[in-house]
Amino acid sequence: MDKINELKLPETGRVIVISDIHGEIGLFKELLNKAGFSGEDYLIINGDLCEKGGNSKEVVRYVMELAATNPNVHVIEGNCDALVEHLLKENPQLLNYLAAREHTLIGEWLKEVGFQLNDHSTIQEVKEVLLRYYGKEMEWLANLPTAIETDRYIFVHAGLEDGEDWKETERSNALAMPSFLEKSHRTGKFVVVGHWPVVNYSTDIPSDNPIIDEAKKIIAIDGGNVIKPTGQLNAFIIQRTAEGDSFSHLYVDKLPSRAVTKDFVADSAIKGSINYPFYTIVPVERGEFFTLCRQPETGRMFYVKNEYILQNENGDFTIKTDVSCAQISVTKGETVSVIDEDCSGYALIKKEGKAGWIPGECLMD
Ligand SMILES: [Mn+2]
Repeated sequence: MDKINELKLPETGRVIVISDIHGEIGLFKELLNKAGFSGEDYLIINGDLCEKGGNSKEVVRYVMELAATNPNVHVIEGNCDALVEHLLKENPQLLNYLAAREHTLIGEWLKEVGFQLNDHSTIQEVKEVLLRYYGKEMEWLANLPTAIETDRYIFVHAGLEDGEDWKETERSNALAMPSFLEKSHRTGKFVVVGHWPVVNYSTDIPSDNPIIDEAKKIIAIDGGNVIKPTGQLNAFIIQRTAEGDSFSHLYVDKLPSRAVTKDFVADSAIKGSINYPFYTIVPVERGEFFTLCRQPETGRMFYVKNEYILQNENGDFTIKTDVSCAQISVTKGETVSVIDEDCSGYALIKKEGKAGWIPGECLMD
């Protein structure tokens, strides 16, 4: 990769890292507010400002303005932000992408200027129109660095190759390699990434909270905002002091909150989750609310909520969407987020970033 920026962080103070905003301007502003973000903080936007969520153009406009007016705000590119390059290079396949996706930055821009795509539209024409109105934004996106290196951290959207010199990493891999936490690197620094929703790494109780792997020196922070039904937008916070750095996080999501009306103690043996890409399941024993299922690709067994099990035309079983198979303990009076309360007997909730099932009566008045 060519575009690497070096950044000198002060010895003391706060660094806030946010990745994968994906067009969620409301959540992003709410998160900055929740973190009490001020001009004294460093803010690193770790890629994927746009696509998938509803207001990509506003996220790009807002982050551009933040970066222009605050010298402590730094932005790197994600695979979704790099799409604008396909437009600049007049890649005709971009037209198929635009036709297939409901929410795209380029689609929002075209709509804003009243340009209707049709079967005869050419990529040159689209580029010409958008350069006229959004030339500044396109140039800014195309010039974002791929990585930022500091004293103890490297910020990059998806990951680094495990080579002698990390700077030799192919840009396409830095932007889009899958599941970096299952890989390794030799930089000697903490590598902070987004891109791969951390819930995909879950084993026991599925969680959207950032994962810090001290041994591998990888910090994965993508809360699955927009992409996952339980998703959240995380702010990973590095507090720097003379004694060293400490880590914490905050998150926001769009789930409704509710007060728990009855205690429930989870059975710790009922755990796990079904996540991308292992959606195939084999039912073993059907119960009234949950079915014990085997996941053939991993050999693991899970209790899957019956409403989440689908059978396709070949007779094979799969699941409706990523889902927790864990139970979670709750205490009367505490506030939780509700993910799904339309199933029989049990409700799916999120507490402190973790998702699990509780009896439905625990949410009844
Ligand atoms: Mn990404």
